[in-house]
Amino acid sequence: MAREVREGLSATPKRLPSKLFYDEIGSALFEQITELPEYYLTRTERAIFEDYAAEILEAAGPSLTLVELGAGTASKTCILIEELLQLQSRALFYPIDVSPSALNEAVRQMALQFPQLRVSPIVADYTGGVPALARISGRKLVLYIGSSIGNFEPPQAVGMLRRIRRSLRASDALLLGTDLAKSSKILLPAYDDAQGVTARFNKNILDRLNRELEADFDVDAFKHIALWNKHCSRMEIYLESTAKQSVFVPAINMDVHFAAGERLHTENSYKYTDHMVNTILRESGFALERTWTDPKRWFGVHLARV
Ligand code: AVJ
Repeated sequence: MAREVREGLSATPKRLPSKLFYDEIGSALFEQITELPEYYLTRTERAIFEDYAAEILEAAGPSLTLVELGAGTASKTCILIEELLQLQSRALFYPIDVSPSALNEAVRQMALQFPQLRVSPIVADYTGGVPALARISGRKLVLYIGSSIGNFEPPQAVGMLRRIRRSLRASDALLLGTDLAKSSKILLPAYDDAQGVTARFNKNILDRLNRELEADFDVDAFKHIALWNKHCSRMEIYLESTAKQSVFVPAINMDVHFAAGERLHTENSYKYTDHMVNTILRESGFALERTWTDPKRWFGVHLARV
């Protein structure tokens, strides 16, 4: 973390990796975001699963073992699991996440809710591929949902999917959830909500540097900014310094200077077009088989074959 922070704060323009959002406080703030009226993503994807779970599982093939990348607390996955257990009497579920605490919570919840489900958590950073997947027998459906792929630059997304694909067999499939390109009238409020929860989520990255690297960021001297970059089809999130100021980060012995109005980039959230979905899947060795969307076509759930 110290190395990545040093690198990002030394760069021009300044940046911090968006994965730093997700400490305990940030993860709780993200949970709050998913319930905001403006943040349509989570509820739209959930509605797609509610409407099409049976179709999705049928298309993926009989007797499935579910794997979920970045499972977190796996709350939307329950909809698919419930449907799966209508189709087969028992099932295996392998949630993969870097956070053991999030996984424990998922395992506990699922075991209570679904006695016929065997849950085997895997603590791993899936971005480097998951060799353990190759040892799982039977037909796998790998879930990568929640538009998590949106935080990657498309070439990085391709690299990640390619590493996952290497551990899969011909009968296996991938279920990818992507937020779709749409009007900035919908996108901007989703990333700059009226209650300011997204602003707090964004600023928590500075609070975190204060807590963990003993930095002295004056968090109130930064403003949350959300922009739509149509050319790159992505939302861009920044923290803008409202004044000329200096910050010291003792853990990396670094002085950081901000000009008034200077922006620190904290996140990209890519909004996929059909063309982009096709391209990243093809380039990573998958073939897009079918897409399910909501009636407004705001979110896409894509089934791809190895
Ligand atoms: C967790 C990456 C899907 O990009 O919408 C929410 C994170 N950032 N509000 C997204 C996020 C600001 C979110 N993802």
